[in-house]
Amino acid sequence: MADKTALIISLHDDCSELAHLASSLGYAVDRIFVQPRLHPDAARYIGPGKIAEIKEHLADHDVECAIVNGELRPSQWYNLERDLQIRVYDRLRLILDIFADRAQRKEARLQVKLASLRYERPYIRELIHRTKTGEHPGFLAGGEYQVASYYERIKKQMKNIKAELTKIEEERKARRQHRLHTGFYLVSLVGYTNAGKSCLLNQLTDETVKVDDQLFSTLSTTTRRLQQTDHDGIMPLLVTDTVGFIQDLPHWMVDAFHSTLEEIDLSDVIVLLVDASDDIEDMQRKALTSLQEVTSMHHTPSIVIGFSKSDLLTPEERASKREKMRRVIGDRPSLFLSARTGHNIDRLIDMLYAMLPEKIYMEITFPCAMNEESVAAVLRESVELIRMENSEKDKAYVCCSDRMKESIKGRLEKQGLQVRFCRE
Ligand SMILES: Nc1nc2c(ncn2[C@@H]2O[C@H](COP(=O)(O)OP(=O)(O)OP(=O)(O)O)[C@@H](O)[C@H]2O)c(=O)[nH]1
Ligand SMILES: [Mg+2]
Repeated sequence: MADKTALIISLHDDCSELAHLASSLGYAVDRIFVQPRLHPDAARYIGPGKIAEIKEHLADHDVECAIVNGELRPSQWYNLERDLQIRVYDRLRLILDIFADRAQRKEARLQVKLASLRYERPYIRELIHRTKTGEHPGFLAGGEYQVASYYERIKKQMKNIKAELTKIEEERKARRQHRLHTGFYLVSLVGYTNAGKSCLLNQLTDETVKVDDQLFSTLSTTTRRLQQTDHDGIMPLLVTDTVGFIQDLPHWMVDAFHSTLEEIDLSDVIVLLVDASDDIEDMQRKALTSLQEVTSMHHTPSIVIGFSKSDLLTPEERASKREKMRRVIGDRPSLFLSARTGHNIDRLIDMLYAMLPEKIYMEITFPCAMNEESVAAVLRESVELIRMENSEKDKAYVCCSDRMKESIKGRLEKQGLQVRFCRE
């Protein structure tokens, strides 16, 4: 529920995403002021006429802040706040505040804090500059010495946060290694914010991660095992919900959420969700942004495109959108799905398994006669018995996942068995 009001200042008409961001932080948009121009005014982002118009509006409206649909330079921000006499946010500040509002786990909180300090630095510099020139009395009263120590404090704080994040990163690495050694394959759900990633995670894993019609509901990754399926057993699969992408985020801010991206980078398969209930232009724009993020990583895992919220479309709309999306997604495998109704979820799981490395077959020779029960006890989980052959020596034909083949072979050989990779 919106309990505060904001106005939007934009150089173009398309303000729907900014309005959605504002409402995600609890702001109702009171009015949108558009001044069509190619480049922002160097001093105030918008021209003096528009400023006068906004001031007139503010005279008899209770508005808490103005949100600029773009990035402000510190001097533009300073001048706008001084002229309008209300708080002025730009798009990045708004996103950072949403992040700060949502961050719950320690790592996310530290990442947001680091990004905020990084964001604020040039603005503080601007205030210091204005203080020195006498335009902004009162800020950091105490002069040069105060300013210098303030800077030192920020620098130290950033260093400490980075050190803490590195420690958390090490722990995460150890957890990942463990998962790898126990044979899990990793699937990441990625996509533009609000595409339906958390809802799909819940559907696939019986989880209850927060799902909301807000931007950036998720700020930390959650990893859960895929519910038992026909494919499971020797190919256990973990699914990770990730932080959503958004257009025009500067790289230093994307880097602040580096650990999430790393999770994606290490996946075996990516499900890239595109909200199919958006109009086609938004679908294309958001899919493009998401694909750019994903393909800029070190090793691009296989990608399945999931057109989400299919329950909101007619079959004709699906056919038409699928055709128009080809321009952006090329010939990547894709499907329409709905986490809400379960439409095509089984098909998605089949597609994921089809993209993983094929199962490996092995022939195991035992030194003495064995029955299936004793073989099963030797094989343990992660190995599936296909058949036994009891001609001369007892042989078992088994299969396992590609990821586990060497460790399983090693374990069995240590027990004195002969192991040979073979065809199905
Ligand atoms: N009709 C319909 N709505 C859906 C479906 N999946 C998700 N939604 C709705 O879409 C909105 C966003 O869903 P989330 O799962 O929170 O989306 P997300 O991608 O995790 O969003 P962020 O974490 O904010 O990036 C919610 O209001 C969901 O109820 C679906 O299959 N059908
Ligand atoms: Mg989410």
